[in-house]
Amino acid sequence: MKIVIVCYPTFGGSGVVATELGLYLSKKGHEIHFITYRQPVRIQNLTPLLHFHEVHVPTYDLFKYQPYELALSSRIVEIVKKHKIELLHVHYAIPHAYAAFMSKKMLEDEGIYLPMITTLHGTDITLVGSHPFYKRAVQFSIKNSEFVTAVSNSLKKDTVRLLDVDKPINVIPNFIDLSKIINSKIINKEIIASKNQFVITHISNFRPLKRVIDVLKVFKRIRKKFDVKLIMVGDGPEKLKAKRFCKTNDINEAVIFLGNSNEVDQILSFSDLFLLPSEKESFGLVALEAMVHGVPVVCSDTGGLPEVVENGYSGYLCPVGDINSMAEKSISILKDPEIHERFKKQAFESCKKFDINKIVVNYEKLYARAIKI
Ligand code: GMT
Repeated sequence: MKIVIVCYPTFGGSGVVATELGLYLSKKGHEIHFITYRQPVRIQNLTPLLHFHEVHVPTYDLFKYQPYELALSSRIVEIVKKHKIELLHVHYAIPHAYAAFMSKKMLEDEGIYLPMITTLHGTDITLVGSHPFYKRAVQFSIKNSEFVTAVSNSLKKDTVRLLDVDKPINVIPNFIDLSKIINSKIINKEIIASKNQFVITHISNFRPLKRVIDVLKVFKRIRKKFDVKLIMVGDGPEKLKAKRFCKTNDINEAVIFLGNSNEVDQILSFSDLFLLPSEKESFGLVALEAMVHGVPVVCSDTGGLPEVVENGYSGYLCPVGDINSMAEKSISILKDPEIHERFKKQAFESCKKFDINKIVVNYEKLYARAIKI
C-alpha cells in the first residue's frame, strides 16, 4: 500500500509513534511517505520504501502567523498525485487532520478519492483540542475522517466527553519493538554513575503537565535512603525551574540534565527505575519504552497510564502529586534486590501485550477497510 503519514517530526510521543509505525510498515513492504516540516528525528536512513517530503512555509511580512496548514495541504496534494498515494494517515489532530481534510477536498475536485485516518494522541484533545478556540475545527476534522483511532481507552472516553463526537473511535494502543532490549548496545553505566549507584530516569518534554518538580521531590526522598543518580532527559519550558530546584535543594551533584537524546534506549538499558508523575498522560509511551528495558515505572494514576503500567506488577500507580506515595513505592522496589529483580522481569513481561507485531496489524486492517470505502 502507498501511504502518506503526517506527523510532528520532534521528540514528542506522537511523532515517535508515527515514525516507528512508518519504519515498521516500510519494512513490511508498504511504501511510506512522511510529510512534515523536518525529517523525523528517529529516521536515519531513507530507503526506496521510506520517503520524506519537507513542508516549506515561505515567510511573508503581512502574516503575523505563517499559514502552515495551507502549505501542508498543498504539499499533500502534490505528493499524493505524484506517487499515486492510496491513503493518508495523520497523527495528532491539530492542525494535521484539518489540513488533511482540505487536501482530500482539493483532490476530490480533481476526481481523486483519498481516504484519511486520524490518530488522536492526547493533548490534541485533552489540552488543546477541547479549547473553545479550536474545538469546532477539531470536531469537524474528526467527523470527516474515514476512521479515527485513539491510543487508549482513556483517550477515547476523553474525546467523547470533551468533544461530544458520535463518530466511532477505534482504540489502537501504542506499541513497542520487543527486540529493542536485545538490539540496544549497552553503554557503560559508569560514564554516568558509579557501579553501585542506582540510576533513576525521567524523560519528557518538560512541559508543566509533566510535573518535573515532582520528579525531583520524589528523587530527593529516595536519595535519603540510597546512593542514587537521576538522569533527566529532554528539554522544555520547566527545565530552568528544575535546574534551580536542584541547586537550592542540594541535589545538583546527583542530577544530570541530558537534553533531548537519540540514545534513549541506551540510557534506559542501565536504569533501575523510571519516574513519570504527569498530571495527565493519554498513554505514556515513554513508560513502555522504559518497561521494555526491564525498568519498573512509578507514575501517576491518570489518563491511560493504568492501561500501560500494572500497579504492583510492572511498577506503581500513585495519585497525581502524591510525592510521599511515589517515594515510598520507589523505595519499596529498590530496597530489596529480589523484589527489584522481580519488578524488572514483570515490567518486560507487561510489554508483551504491546508487541509491535501484534498491534500494527490493527492499523493495516483499518487501512484495507478505508481504501475500500
Ligand atoms: O506528552 C506530550 O506532551 C507529547 C505528546 C505528543 O503528542 O507528542 O504525547 C502524547 O502522545 C503520546 C503518544 O501517543 C502519548 O504516549 C502521551 O501520553 C501523550 N501525552 C499526553 O497525553 C500528555
